[in-house]
Amino acid sequence: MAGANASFTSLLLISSLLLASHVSGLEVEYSSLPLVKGLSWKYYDSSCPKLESIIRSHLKKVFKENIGLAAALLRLQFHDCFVQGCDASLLLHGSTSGPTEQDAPPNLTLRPEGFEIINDLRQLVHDNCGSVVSCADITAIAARDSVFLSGGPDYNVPLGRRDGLTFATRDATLANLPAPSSNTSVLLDSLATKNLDATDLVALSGGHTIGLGHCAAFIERLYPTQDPTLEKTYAKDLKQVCPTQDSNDTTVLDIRSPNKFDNKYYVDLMNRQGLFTSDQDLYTDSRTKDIVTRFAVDEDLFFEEFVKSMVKMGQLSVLTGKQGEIRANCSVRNSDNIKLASVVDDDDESASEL
Ligand code: HEM
Ligand SMILES: *[C@@H]1O[C@H](CO)[C@@H](O)[C@H](O)[C@H]1NC(C)=O
Ligand SMILES: *[C@@H]1O[C@H](CO)[C@@H](O)[C@H](O)[C@H]1NC(C)=O
Ligand SMILES: *[C@@H]1O[C@H](CO)[C@@H](O)[C@H](O)[C@H]1NC(C)=O
Ligand SMILES: CC(=O)N[C@H]1CO[C@H](CO)[C@@H](O)[C@@H]1O
Repeated sequence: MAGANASFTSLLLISSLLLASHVSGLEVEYSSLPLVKGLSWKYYDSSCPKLESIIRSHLKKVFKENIGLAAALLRLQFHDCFVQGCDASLLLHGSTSGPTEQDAPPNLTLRPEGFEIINDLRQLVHDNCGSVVSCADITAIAARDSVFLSGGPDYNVPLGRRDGLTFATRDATLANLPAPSSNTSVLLDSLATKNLDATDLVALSGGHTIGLGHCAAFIERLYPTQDPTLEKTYAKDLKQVCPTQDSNDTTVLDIRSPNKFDNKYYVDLMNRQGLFTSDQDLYTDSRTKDIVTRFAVDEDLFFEEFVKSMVKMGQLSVLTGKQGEIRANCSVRNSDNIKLASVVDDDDESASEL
């Protein structure tokens, strides 16, 4: 009897050890994730085998200096993909074609260093492999590495995106990026237009486990009347950061672990300490509340769903094959690139279709 009990106990011990090793490695069934035609998991394996190691080792150095830049790069991917698809149109700098996405209001708070890092990465990658890797793919890999190097899951990114030739208009940017004052209904409707569901919404919002927000994005929760869903002490702290209606300081999005990619954002929400209305309402609305709770108690589940949703988001309206181009400078289209015009006739000559 005692022996049976002991072996039962050790069985439990073994199975919990097995469970631990199972959950510490992310179990995402990549083969079951649908890929858009033209993208592949091995797109640059022969044309640029060092692509991912070049990006990761550079970002390791960058984040050692300033881990906040991981948040900047993660947000860049969201903004790129939500407006006109993941085509790096967001990166385009001043043109005669009209206002760029960078100048449209929701993007004014994107950190300029993020754009610089993408261009630095492009330079490093193109020096090693030639101009075969798109700025859109570099942005997607940089977002993944920002997640991983901040403590989040590592995951595979489908590759083969091409860079867009057209700027997204200011109206398109405003229409596609929901405001932080949005409630869950507005967010669900917005994401539904991109075939993203309630689980995607809650998982992707978990991106707010790192990074900063400006007072302007949540000030309406403090003045003139305080949002009653705000936990009292937290509201008091926020008022210290933003003492007046026109304050423009910043504060962290996740008070429990502001620089670590973990599931504490959901714990914040359950304690009514979400920064934006768009965050906090996920725990108020009955359609998303249970998902928040599940992610708050199970980080591995959050990581798994986050990866799935990022892979989905990363394939929104991508350009593939002969569409678009491989930009030689992420900030300018090749046709506007004076430096390039003098040395190349056709970017497709150097583009890899493998
Ligand atoms: C669901 C709708 C979303 C809304 C309304 C929203 C809104 C915002 C706002 C207002 C800011 C602060 C900007 C500032 O004041 O400086 C912000 C920051 C941020 N967002 Fe979102 N966001 C959303 C979804 C996402 C998604 C899907 C991701 C990525 C998966 C993401 C990642 C980030 C990150 C990392 C930051 C911090 C950026 C930094 O520190 O530079 N957000 N978001
Ligand atoms: C959500 O916001 C929209 C737009 O402001 C509003 O029309 C709607 O009534 C709100 N829904 C809920 C459930 O609060
Ligand atoms: C907003 O930021 C600018 C530039 O950093 C600063 O000069 C100004 O005083 C700030 N305004 C408020 C109300 O804090
Ligand atoms: C890329 O284009 C931008 C905008 O025209 C320019 O300022 C920058 O110097 C260019 N970078 C390189 C490496 O040519
Ligand atoms: C959605 C969003 O973040 N909008 C902000 C864009 O930038 C302007 C100016 O800084 C803010 O007023 C908006 O709230």
